[in-house]
Amino acid sequence: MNVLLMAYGTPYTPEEIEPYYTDIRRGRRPSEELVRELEERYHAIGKSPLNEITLVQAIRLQALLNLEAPAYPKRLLGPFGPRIPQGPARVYVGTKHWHPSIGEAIAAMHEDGVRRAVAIVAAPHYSLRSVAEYQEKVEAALKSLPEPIEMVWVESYEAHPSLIAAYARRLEEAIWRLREPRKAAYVFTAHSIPLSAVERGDPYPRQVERTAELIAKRLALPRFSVAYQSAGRTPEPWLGPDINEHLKSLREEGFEEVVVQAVGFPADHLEVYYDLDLEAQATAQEVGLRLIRARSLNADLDYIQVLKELVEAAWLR
Ligand code: FEC
Repeated sequence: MNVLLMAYGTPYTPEEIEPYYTDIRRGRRPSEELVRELEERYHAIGKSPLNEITLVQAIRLQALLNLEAPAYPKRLLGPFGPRIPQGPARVYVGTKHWHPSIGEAIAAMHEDGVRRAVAIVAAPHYSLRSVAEYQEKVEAALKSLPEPIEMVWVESYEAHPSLIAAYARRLEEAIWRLREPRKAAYVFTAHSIPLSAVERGDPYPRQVERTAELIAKRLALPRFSVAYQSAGRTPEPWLGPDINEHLKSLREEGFEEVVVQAVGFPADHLEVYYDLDLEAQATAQEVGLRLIRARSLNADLDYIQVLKELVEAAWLR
């Protein structure tokens, strides 16, 4: 089994911020002011751990797929032995905006003689401004190959039961820290997208709401809402409500505690550490709300199990 695991990607050094940002803007160079502002955001968080987390997700997924492959019966191995399980499953990493790029991953797959693979993004919701753009990059890279590679896509997994269970587990941990859980507000967030995509029928907001509904149902939350974060620095309107405005309204409604869970991103990165832990936290403190963020899934084994279930089912299609 072959897997192409994709994620957003992040610059490794401050010098890489400008070309990375230019790639996000499809080759249009951002103004000096925008670059400086982004550099400041990275500086404020220290560093985004996204590339490291993506790599560990890939290593663990490959190990888990091989651990359970017929060549490695569980009864012989027991728990992991001293060696990382090797076997027929190979996981390749490609990032949308930095290195290793999706093109570099596909070139490596071709070099290794791969003819069929499952393609999956480490983000559960389909959007014209997310998964569709990964698909475009994959298509462009495949076109440059002398032999085809068949890609079986996992386009979204917003309601996958193991994903809902993994998110619910993290939310439950956050609830333990609340003074009065029945009186708290529960907010699920995802990255905002331009409203123009929603007007073109993007299923993204409906899928984000579905994830939120299922987690809330699983934990029998008294109430919940969805808000969007990290709207881009572009003049067009973006999908809301924005998390900061939403926090202010919650305080006006009388809430004193809020749990925020970012369900649009499995991993920690700039948009979690800056937009939630610094910016949204500052907004909450300013208006007198106690904000607890549920921790992310990152490369924890329960999320790797989600990826494993999804790629195994796709491989059999
Ligand atoms: O840690 C890191 O360095 C990377 C964090 C990061 C993730 C991420 C995920 C998503 N984005 C999505 C949509 C857009 C759209 C634009 C856009 C712009 C940026 C910029 C940075 C950035 N995004 Fe992002 N996004 C991350 C980081 N994103 C930096 C550029 C500065 C800014 O505008 O804030 C607008 C593009 C344009 O200008 O044309 C649209 C979506 C996701 C979730 C799915 C995924 O992870 O792929 C949707 C992580």
